Amino acid sequence: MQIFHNPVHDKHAGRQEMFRGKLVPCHETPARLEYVLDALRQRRIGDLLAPSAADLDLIKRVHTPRYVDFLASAWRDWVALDPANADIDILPSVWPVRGFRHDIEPTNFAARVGLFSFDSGCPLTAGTWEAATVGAACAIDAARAITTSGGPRAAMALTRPPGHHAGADFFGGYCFLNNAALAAQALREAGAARVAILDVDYHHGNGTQSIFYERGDVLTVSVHGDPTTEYPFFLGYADERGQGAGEGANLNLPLAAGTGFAAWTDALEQGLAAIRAFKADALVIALGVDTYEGDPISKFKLKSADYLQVGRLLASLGLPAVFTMEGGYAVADVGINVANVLEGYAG
Ligand code: OKP
Ligand code: ZN
Repeated sequence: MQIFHNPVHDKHAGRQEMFRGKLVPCHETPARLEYVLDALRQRRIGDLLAPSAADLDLIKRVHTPRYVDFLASAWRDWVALDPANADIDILPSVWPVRGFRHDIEPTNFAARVGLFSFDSGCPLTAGTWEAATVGAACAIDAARAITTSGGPRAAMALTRPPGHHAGADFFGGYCFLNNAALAAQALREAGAARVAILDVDYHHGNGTQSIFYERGDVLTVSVHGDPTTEYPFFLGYADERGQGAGEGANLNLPLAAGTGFAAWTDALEQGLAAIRAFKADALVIALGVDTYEGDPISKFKLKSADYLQVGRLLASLGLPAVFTMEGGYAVADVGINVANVLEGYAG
């Protein structure tokens, strides 16, 4: 397996996120990725590679150009408001909900941040754009690697910030650019006619779902905590099946908080069956390990050893695959759990 890792991931380091009216330390920290790198090096899993330059044109075929331009200039615009902002992260505070206009872009900075985001738990920092674009490059390179003749059968984008909550024109849930969607788009453009994205993060991949909701060429499947009680709350229900050309090409498998490995595996098997029925040519796995029993913000009960079996189940599809790195916040165990998935996958 080729593993494209983001050497500048730590330039994205949010200080605080809003939680119950207070600013608290961010769960999504640089240390998470360092634990994964350490585990992979120690266990000699995969070949670690640095990515090439990001393909901005491809990024703008998944995300809207005005959102990409906003992300690229947000920090400059923020510091231009007040030089003292250089020591403060950007957090959104106002959003255009039902009844507001979405066809205009106010010049006010706070209004623009709100237009392009959906929660206040996702700080945008000085290095967010750089870290996110190099991460996107990892995802695109991983997709191109597995579609190159003589290339590996599987590759990983080992990066943060994660991506699956980011939509075509919004950030949120610690995510800015949707690495799984970028990998899927790169696979399509490299000749895979039908691509499946399987999201096993604890949280519903709302951004990925929304990007492909009206497309029939990319199947999106997500196994996640029931949004009735779990983030992101407003998407991820079983009755969301896709629309227009995408009708039938979205599958949500929500599970109650407290779900253990046996019931989780049953849901995963349903997802795998849907991918087989779709006749996908290539697979993207949005790999979050916040399904772990020790995760501080999630409520499934998977154990570290279970991730070996997760890897075996994913491999049973027999498809060329790209893994992207999503959540997992039991920081010291994220490395073991990700390495177990990859080891199980390699067989
Ligand atoms: C990102 B990914 C907890 C707040 C949770 C958002 C969670 C985003 C998860 N105090 N805020 O899917 O792992
Ligand atoms: Zn998650």
